[in-house]
Amino acid sequence: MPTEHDYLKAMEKHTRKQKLRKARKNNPANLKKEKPRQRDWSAYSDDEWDDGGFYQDERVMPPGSEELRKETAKAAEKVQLHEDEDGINQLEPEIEEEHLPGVVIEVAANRCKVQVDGEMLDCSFRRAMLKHESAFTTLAAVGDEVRVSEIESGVGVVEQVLPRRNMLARLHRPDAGKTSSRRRVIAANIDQVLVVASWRKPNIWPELVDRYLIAAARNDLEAVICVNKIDLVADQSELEETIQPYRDAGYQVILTSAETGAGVDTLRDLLAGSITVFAGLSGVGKSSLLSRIEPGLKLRTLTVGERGKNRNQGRHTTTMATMYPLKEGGALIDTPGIREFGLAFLHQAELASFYPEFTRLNGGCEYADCTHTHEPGCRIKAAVAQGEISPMRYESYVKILEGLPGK
Ligand SMILES: Nc1nc2c(ncn2[C@@H]2O[C@H](COP(=O)(O)OP(=O)(O)OP(=O)(O)O)[C@@H](O)[C@H]2O)c(=O)[nH]1
Ligand SMILES: [Mg+2]
Ligand SMILES: [Zn+2]
Repeated sequence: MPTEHDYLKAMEKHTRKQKLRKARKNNPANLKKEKPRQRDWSAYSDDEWDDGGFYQDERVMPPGSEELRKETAKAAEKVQLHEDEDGINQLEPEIEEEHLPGVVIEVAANRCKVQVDGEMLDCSFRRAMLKHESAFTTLAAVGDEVRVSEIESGVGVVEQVLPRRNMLARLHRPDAGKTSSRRRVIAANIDQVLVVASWRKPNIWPELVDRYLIAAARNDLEAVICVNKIDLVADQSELEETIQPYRDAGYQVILTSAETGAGVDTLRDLLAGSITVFAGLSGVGKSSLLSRIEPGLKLRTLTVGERGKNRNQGRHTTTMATMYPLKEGGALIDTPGIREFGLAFLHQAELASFYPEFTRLNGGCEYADCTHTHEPGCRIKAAVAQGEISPMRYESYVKILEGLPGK
């Protein structure tokens, strides 16, 4: 039960906040310009500034909240000082010494886990960030470099998200039928993508493998193909037939079994020192491979009841992207199986350029704008007929092409 003391404290907090707001409003530097609504969500703006991380309507103060209040007041003064000094509203707050550098390990709605110096902080976002428009569905993504302030042991506030070196993203689909131009960032600041498929259970699906390869290439990311569950291979020549086209196209293909451990050493070598995203359909064995590579990792998997109905009871289904730093350096990012992937805004005419074995024959078609489907004199179709290009790859090209917007 809140006591009168708690109530008075809360009132005091409220009054102080109002004073701070008023001071900021009356500051001539702030009166000069009407701030435009910024896409840059790292911006501070007058109305939107708030002491993020504070639970506003909470009367019983959580432990450490007094310190938090002081910190917040101090931070407010500091923002004001910056604006006083140069008279302009800074869109990007300076990186301040006391804000700790960290990496986002996991993201949930409006919260994230940040690794700071080997310690894990459960963070909220500076409230000003939450209100800004963004082309992305979340403020931060796994792999983002951030600056945080620790408000109490294990708890922090993300003050700033640093610009991304690269990212793997897909279009966000809020509900069936509705479209959105916002993108969901699966991971940021990565070195390579491991496209994981399973030989059986579920069967390898070349079209999806190709989609992942294209998505990686569009983001200038190296991609390596990993065919897992090779313990389930009954017909070795069928396996060879399936993977050879990828090798011919120039991709590295590794064969693994999380069950027997085959190929795991090769995989481990490939991953050491790099930041790798594991991408692939649900059930292909991404998480199983991860725990093979680094035994002792505590993988985040679906626990019974977490999703309301236990549709996936008994299976270790990954529900969110999570980063696992490796002992040898580098990190792995486990992702939930994603069907629809990264081909947003890709145009039909661009697709062929993501098939290396097609581009090698570039210019051989009769029509310069050949889509390699119905046109006469198509060099690509001829190559398929002659066995120069794999029918499997060509089929996936045609299927993907059908789903893309034209010119
Ligand atoms: N036979 C065989 N089964 C495997 C292998 N790797 C994983 N499995 C099994 O495949 C199932 C799915 O494995 P997970 O590691 O959970 O798959 P995932 O790709 O992480 O799936 P999501 O988290 O849903 O995206 C589990 O029952 C594993 O035991 C393998 O190499 N061989
Ligand atoms: Mg998983
Ligand atoms: Zn053609």
